[in-house]
Amino acid sequence: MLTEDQLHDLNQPLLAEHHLQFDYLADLLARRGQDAHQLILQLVEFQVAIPSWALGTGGTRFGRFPAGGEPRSLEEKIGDVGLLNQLNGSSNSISLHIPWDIPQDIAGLHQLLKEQGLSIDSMNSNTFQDQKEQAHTYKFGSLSATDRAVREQAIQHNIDCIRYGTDLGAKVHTVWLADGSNFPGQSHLRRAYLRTQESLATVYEALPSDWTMLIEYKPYEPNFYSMVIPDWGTSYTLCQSLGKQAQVLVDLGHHLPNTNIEQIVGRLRQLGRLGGFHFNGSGYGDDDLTTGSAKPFQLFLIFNELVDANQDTSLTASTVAYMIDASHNTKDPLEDLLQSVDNILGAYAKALLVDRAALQEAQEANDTVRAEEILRDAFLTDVRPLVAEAYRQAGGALHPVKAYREAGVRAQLIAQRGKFSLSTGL
Ligand code: AOS
Ligand code: ZN
Ligand code: ZN
Repeated sequence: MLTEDQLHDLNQPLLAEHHLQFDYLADLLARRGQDAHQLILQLVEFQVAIPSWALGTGGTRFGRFPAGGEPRSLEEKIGDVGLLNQLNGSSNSISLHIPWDIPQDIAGLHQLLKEQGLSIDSMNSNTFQDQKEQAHTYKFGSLSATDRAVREQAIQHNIDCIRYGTDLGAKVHTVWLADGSNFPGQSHLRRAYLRTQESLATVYEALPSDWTMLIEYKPYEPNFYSMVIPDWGTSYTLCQSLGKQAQVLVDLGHHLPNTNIEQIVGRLRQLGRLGGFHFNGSGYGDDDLTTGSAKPFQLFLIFNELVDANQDTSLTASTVAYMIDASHNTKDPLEDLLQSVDNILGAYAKALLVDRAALQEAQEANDTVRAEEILRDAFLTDVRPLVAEAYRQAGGALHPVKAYREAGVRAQLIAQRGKFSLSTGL
């Protein structure tokens, strides 16, 4: 943990320039009828959960190159998220993965979460790997398996996740299935869907009434001929059959190239089934890179749909769970997460700047150029001073990555935890 004095000292040399930039932007926005302080309040409020599995160095199936100093226990993972949240005030919850994060000392964890000002976001089941003590293999699927005993084991695992989450005050259970097939004919496509639906219904019955169940889709990988839940339509129909507490989860990397993700987001929001996001950056598929690194305009367009829907009084208000789901195999994971949150907040801020009345007018008049210009105006505004001010007002660092480096955090973590600490990064 950094001390308040440390954060103050890290911000001090940046303050003069920050004020200059912020005042300029606030004036500019005021001329356009936008209140910078109102925007900052919305940014401060916006929180993105950090998954426990993104804190260690990730890898590919070819190799892994650990950064060192990675968290070795759930407690250390909570410590890392606490540190991120100190720096940016925008990551006040952590998502857990079972069995990697089975909680042992519940009272101690509650105490630690309280000290760090954090809560548990979602519980995430794992039926994509076999564990040592497990009776049945998931080689041919889990909730969709042809073998009833396999399905029962997978159902029980999901129910266990909910139970662990209840102990820790979580309210969201996320299901991502690796189930599918690699070859034509291997699996009966319709029956696999029906078995999945039935299994999910049993898990759903165990869901406490104030919880949400998120169903994630993915078009390919680890199965390459068919995935049982490949697209938002499949997730959506499963949610419809389960009940109100089931919602679709959109992972940005889980679309085939060139998919219009913002349209999917708008559609789901309209249908009242948009439950959450897994943010990451993707060039080809499930790349799990830094959110907004290569496609910032796409990220902005997604936020544009969200902000538009939130301001639409004809739609019912909805709670959307925002989380990063990334694998950091090139960068220091904590720096990568800070960058991701920064890009997310920037995209959100830009979406808040869109002149919605003018956009609607241009759309109604079929003025294509004007409509696009309105989006471009917002997207091309440098909102970094707004985001920095939001960090500062939340008690964080004006420039979180800079502060992280200057405070020498990674070197300290390596000194405490070792150069080759084992981690569970994907
Ligand atoms: C896998 O591709 C999905 O993105 C999952 O959401 C996630 O990475 C996994 O469930 C981690 O446990
Ligand atoms: Zn995901
Ligand atoms: Zn993924």
